[in-house]
Amino acid sequence: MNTGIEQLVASAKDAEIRTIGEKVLNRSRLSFDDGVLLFEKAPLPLVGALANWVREQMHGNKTYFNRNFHIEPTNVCVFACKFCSYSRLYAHREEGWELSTEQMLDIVKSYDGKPVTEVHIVGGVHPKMNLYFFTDLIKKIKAHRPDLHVKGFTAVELDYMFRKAKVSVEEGMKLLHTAGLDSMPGGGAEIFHPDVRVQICDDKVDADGWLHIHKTAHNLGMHTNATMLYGHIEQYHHRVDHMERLRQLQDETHGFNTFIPLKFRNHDNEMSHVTESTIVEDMKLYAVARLYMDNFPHLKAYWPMLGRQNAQLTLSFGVNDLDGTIDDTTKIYSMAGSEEQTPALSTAQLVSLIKQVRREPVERDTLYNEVKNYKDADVAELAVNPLYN
Ligand code: V47
Ligand code: SF4
Repeated sequence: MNTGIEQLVASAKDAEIRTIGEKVLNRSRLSFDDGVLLFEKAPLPLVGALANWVREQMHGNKTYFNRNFHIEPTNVCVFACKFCSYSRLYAHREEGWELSTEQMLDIVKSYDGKPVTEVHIVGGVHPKMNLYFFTDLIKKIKAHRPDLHVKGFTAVELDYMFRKAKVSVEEGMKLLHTAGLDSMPGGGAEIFHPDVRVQICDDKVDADGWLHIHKTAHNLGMHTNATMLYGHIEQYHHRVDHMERLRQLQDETHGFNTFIPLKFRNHDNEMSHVTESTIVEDMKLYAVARLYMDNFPHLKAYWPMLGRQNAQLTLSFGVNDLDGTIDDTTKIYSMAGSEEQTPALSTAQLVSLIKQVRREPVERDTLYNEVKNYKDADVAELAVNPLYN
């Protein structure tokens, strides 16, 4: 007797899509062409059901989040990515902000006594904020709160820091890791394919440089994430090329935790004329990513960018992680046109968001160790408990 998902695959009208569906059910790896075909031809209900099936095989109903906060050292940037609504060019640096070490430590101290597990540090690329500035900052954060996981710096920021300090990637990564940098976020990946990259972010680190920095971090025992900025001028084969390069590195190192597709938002940037992707295209992207990235343990939807309701929807299309409470000064997405003007959710709100769509909220640390399962938690009780607000 066939199960529902097998019947759904068997009933697919297109023979190629049926074959891909069977591969997924056998847990066989999808090829490059399979990835493109899914984008081109697969009906959303089928690709969504397959991705949900894979997600539930891997994680059941569990939906992870963490309790974190962001620090953005500066929005001044030497680069000029066309999609960026957030940075101020170095030439106009008086229009931007720059935080001092003391100001950043004050942000860390403002969380004293609060049960956050991670600080996420990411911002523009400012020539004065060099390798030694950040090494010193990380040491001071760790001296103040040794158990706080420091996840920081995109490969773009690191590439610039290392070149400016005239150190190799290996030397630079070792220095930061020894100072207390625990892991790296996935930003700066955008779209790796040079035909697209040259049009949207010509002047920053290229695909090989980005991958080399992550590989070096993995070789030092650090975990990292990977993003993909989608829904602008890229074509389906560029998306699959991007995922393929990440999948290959993951086969080698197993150092990536999470893949995070980032939906391009078109407000107030040099690509404002580009129409944003539809919700149907967004859900399909998440689903194909879950199917293609078979060696990535986690797929994350970043709720400040998608909006809360769409983030809930992704949980039926392969996603098993909603990032975190993010308590934040994060301006990247509100400036780029996301409807989330206040990117902070209390733990009670995040738990409620996940429970509303009948998934199991699990608080995790950065490395996906379970901190607390909220399956049986009473949201009304959490909402009045200061520890969860
Ligand atoms: O690399 C910039 C993106 C990224 C826009 O690793 C935009 O846990 C959409 O990488 N529309 C930085 N996206 C943020 C990032 C991130 C976020 C959350 C979690 C993690 C993680 C990483 O933001 C940039 C770029 O791809 N971005 N402008 C825009 N207009
Ligand atoms: Fe700078 Fe990052 Fe914005 Fe590019 S996306 S301009 S590297 S802050």
